[in-house]
Order: sequence, then structure tokens, then C-alpha cells
Amino acid sequence: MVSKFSSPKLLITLVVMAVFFSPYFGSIISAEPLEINHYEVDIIQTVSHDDEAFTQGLLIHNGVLYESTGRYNESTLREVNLTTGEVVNSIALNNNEFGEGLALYNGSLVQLTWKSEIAHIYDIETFTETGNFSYQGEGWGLCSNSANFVMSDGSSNLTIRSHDNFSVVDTIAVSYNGSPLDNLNELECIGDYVFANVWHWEWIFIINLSSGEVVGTIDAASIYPVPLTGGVLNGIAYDSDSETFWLTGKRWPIIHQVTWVPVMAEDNSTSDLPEEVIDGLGNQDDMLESSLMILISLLFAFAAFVLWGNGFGSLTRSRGVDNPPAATKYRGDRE
Ligand SMILES: [Ca+2]
Repeated sequence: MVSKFSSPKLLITLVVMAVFFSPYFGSIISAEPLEINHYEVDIIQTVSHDDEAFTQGLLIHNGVLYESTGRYNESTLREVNLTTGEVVNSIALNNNEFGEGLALYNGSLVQLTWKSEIAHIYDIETFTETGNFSYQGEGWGLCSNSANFVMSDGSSNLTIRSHDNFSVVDTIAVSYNGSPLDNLNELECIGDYVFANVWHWEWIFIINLSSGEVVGTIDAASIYPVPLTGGVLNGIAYDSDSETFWLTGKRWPIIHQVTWVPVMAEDNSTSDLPEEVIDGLGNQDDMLESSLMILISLLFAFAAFVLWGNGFGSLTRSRGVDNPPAATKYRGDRE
């Protein structure tokens, strides 16, 4: 291998280049895993949950759980005591309506229906229906942030809707690893982010609402009931008082209070992450910065060769070295 470096001047130049720029390449490689964070669920406590509740919407207000349940002839809006799991209050939807997502805005609960294209508005204290919104298409998940409602319909799009009249303000295409994330289901709005269940997936996805990109995943496989007596994971409620989340699923006999724990190892190794997560860790800004640094490195190397009086002629004469080692090293570490 030493024979490749037939020119001592070339070898010295390349070594100096490699040492000089090694911090940049080190930072390039270590910076990439920071963009999508991967978490696991840490259970704080587990409370019983009505195993007849086909959970479609879940939220917490002032320490009280509000839940929307689905299925024709069975759909309800209910208030649940989070200490006992007891259903404190419940009203039934029309038999031909299938309850879906649930959101709170300005003292009112807004409950979607799957295919009836109507959202019921209730006073949160009395469960008295005070009005309704209409919309086109299917209703799946719903949450409310400081500006708007955010709604899912089973596609990879989130629809931003007006607090005032439910009109469409914007449509956000949600992507994970550069691909559309279909089957977006129950939602929870927290600031500029949306936490989303995805139908038949045991992960929760953290979506940047501005870009539509998934910026985090939460593996909730560990919280499924054992034995699995219910259906899919569906139901995310954030308790701002305790800064914890409550999670459950369709017809699960339990509901958990949880926090998230980063999966990332202490040495920032990404070896424990699923391949699909690692693939999504690339950050466009970091990549641009990386490319610029490589370009600067190559220009610097070229200038050094010219000034040394040797030029790239030594490369072709020596053969076997097609690129400066810095660039070769970078490509090798990326593969
Ligand atoms: Ca929710």
C-alpha cells in the first residue's frame, strides 16, 4: 500500500491535509444523527380503561380525561377519572355515526365523525351540544393548537382548519424518511408539533407542523396489553400540568401515563437505531455544510499541490490513489 504514495511530497501533503481537516469530517459524521430523535416509552403508572371503548380521540384538560369512542351504534363522548379509570360522564352519538378525533377549543369539545362529515361541538362542562361544523371527506384524528385545528383523514396529509368555522386554512403533507406517511390517525397538538398515531403502527410520530417532516419517533411496542386483548395503539393525550402523556389503544383494558426516553446511546452511537431511522437522520443543512467543507478541502489540496511544485501529475503517475484520502475517507464512512 505504501507504494501508492511514491512521491514523499505528495504523502506529506496528504497527511497534513488529513490532520488539518479531520475535525471537520468528524463533526460531519457525528452531527448527522441529531435530526430525527428516537424514543422509547417509560411508564409512570397504569390505570384501568374501559375495554369496550373503541378509542378514537383522547385529550386531557385540568386533569380530566376526555375520550371519543367509535363504531356504529356504540360511539360515545365520555369523561374519565384518571385516578380510577371510571367513566364519569358519557353521551351517545347517533347510531349511524362513528365517533373519531376529539379536540378542545375555547371551552368546547369538538368531536369528529368518520364518514358523516359532521363535527359535533359540546360544552365541556355539561356535554350539551352547542353546534356543529361540517367538512368534506373522512374524519380520523383532531387536535387544536393556539392558532387552528389540525385534522387527519387517514391519508398522509394534515388539514389545518379554522377555529372559527372549520374552513381549510392549509394542507400539510407529512413525510417520514422522505416518503409520505399514510394512515395518520389520532393526534395531539403540542406547540408547533403534532404527535400522531399511525393506523396499525406501534410507533408514535412527532411531526414538525411547519415542514410536515417527522422529527422524532416513539416506539410504544412495550406498552401493549399482555396478552393483547384489544386492538391497535390509538390515543395520545398530553397533560400540560404534569408534562406527561397518557396513551391507550382501541378496546385496551389499560391506559398508561408515560414519558419518553431517548434511545440514543451515551456515546451518540446510532447502532441501536432501526435502519429506517438511521436512514432518516440526514439533515439537509448539515449535508450542505458537509459538501462545502469537502469542496473547500479539495480546493485547498489542489492549491497545496500546485504550490508544492508537483501538481496532480504525481497522482496520475503514482496510480492507485484516485482521490485525496480525506474525500476517500468521507465516502467510506458514509457507506
Ligand atoms: Ca389526542
